[in-house]
Amino acid sequence: MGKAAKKVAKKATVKKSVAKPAARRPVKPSGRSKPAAVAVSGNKERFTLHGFALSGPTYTVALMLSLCRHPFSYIHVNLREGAHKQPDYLVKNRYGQVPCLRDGQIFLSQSAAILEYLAGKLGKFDGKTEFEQQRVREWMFWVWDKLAAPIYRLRQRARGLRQFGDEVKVMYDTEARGALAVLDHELAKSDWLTGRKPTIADIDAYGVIRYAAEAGMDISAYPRIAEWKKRFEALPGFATPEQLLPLESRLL
Ligand SMILES: N[C@@H](CCC(=O)N[C@@H](CS)C(=O)NCC(=O)O)C(=O)O
Repeated sequence: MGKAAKKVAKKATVKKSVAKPAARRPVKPSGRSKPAAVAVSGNKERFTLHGFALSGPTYTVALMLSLCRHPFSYIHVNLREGAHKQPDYLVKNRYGQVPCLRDGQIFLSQSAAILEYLAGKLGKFDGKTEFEQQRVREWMFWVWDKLAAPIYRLRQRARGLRQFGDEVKVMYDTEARGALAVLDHELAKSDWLTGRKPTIADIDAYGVIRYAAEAGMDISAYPRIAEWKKRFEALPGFATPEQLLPLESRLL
């Protein structure tokens, strides 16, 4: 092999061992092949989740890893002491929020984007077709826009973490009920949000519904959501926030 050819070969080998962010999920008209990174790495312990035990978005990411049967290290970020606004954390998550997921040399932010990344990397809980992937994505944008915003804010108020008056509370109550009605209506059509199998859209939505009672929402008033919640909790690998998120760091 000539000098130049050797250089190219060496470059290719090094590139292969580095964990890369998932390219937007490779789409095939009927199903996707397993992402290359899984085969290359094979390292089951490579993820480290930085989060806070009471954080819904942190739970969502931990839940995805648990449902994928993928062990992870956990770093407790002490939000009460402002650890998420310190320079050493801001280099990992520019928004100064939890969660943050480390995969090898890269740090990922925004729980819904992390779910998409993991679905691509681990080849699980994704839509099976291009169309289904698009539906999954629509749900995940909707969850954060319409469902998570009022429910998380009401929960924060109930826990004394956010202050706002009764008028604003009524507004969030109304928004939350509107979003729950949409969810309930859609779940009348199929067992899971996008069809016959659970996807990251269901995981994303569950991560909010889990905390609805704390926000003062009575899920039993939404029978399809209540049934879907039960189905979700029966999935292999399901675990509660208390089981997944310790109050201190836990390294593998
Ligand atoms: N959209 C973000 C929301 C993250 C978020 O709101 N995290 C909260 C804890 S649950 C946080 O870090 N709050 C502190 C802050 O925003 O300063 C995600 O899904 O990751």
